[in-house]
Amino acid sequence: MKRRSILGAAALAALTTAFNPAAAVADDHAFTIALIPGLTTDAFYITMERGARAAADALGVELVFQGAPDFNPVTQVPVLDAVIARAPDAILIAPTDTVQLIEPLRRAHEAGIPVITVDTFIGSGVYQTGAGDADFPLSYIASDNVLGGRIAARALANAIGGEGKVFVSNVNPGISTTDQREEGFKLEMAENFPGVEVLETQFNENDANNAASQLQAVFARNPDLRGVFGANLFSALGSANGVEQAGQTGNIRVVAFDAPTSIVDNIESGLVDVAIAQHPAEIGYFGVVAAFAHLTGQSIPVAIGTGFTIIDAGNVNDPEVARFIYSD
Ligand code: T6T
Repeated sequence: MKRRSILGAAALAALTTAFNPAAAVADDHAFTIALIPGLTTDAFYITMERGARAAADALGVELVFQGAPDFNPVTQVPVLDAVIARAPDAILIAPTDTVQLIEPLRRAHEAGIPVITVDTFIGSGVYQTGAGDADFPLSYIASDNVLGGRIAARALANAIGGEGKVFVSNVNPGISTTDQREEGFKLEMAENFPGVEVLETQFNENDANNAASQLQAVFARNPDLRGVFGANLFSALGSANGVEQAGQTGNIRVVAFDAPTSIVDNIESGLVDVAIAQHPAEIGYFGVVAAFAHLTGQSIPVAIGTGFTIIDAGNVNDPEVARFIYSD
């Protein structure tokens, strides 16, 4: 394919000091941008790819979407190494661990491939400061996850009338997004909802079945459990299933982070009170735009924040809201 033959040359050119951005722009298929998601089979990242592809098509960029089947540094690093070997012009990646992806991503950086992190970050997530060992990515494009956790806390506290026991169903420690959501959730409860007791977090390893059994185990130990915050798509789906299986729909209230298609039924049936939809298509779109801007000689923001849409029974059928339900 014409595009392929040009790409090899462009990728090589990008690695040389003689690289001329203006010449690359003149060739409308000049760049390959790789997007490495947290995992491939997650509606959040599928939606991110849709946004990235829209930008890539608009800019005449080749987009490569390559990832692992689960959210795990052990499976993500070999994918990253394979992508580095293909020498794309830039890498967009959702790193699956704040620490374990630092050295693997440094290999890309040292090979001259610009790195932008999307959704999740490495190190502190504050890049281009000259401090620490993980400031080399050019930009971080994501939701404000501490704020998202605070929004979840407010929604859950309101759903239970400001009183009672709740817990966070989370993935694994060490993931920037879900760590920050839990942090924001606990801060908001501590600062503004003294009547709410936050029980110990349950870690489900991104497995909805684990989240469902953990919900039932927490309920068995705490028959007065009032609510759960599912801190990502699989945590929320599993927690909601656990509530349903325990026959507690409407008694144990559920606030969900993320908005897969099944969330619509869950909200309509009253199983889930609120879903906090991220804007993954926006993250993908602006990821590609930022990489393209950098590759064509523009400076880019060191961080780009994307928004949320808060979905509940009152707006779930509004087309303006429904467009933020993720693609399958
Ligand atoms: O919540 C998203 C993403 O933001 C997080 O980093 C990992 O989980 C999801 O992909 C949802 O499954």
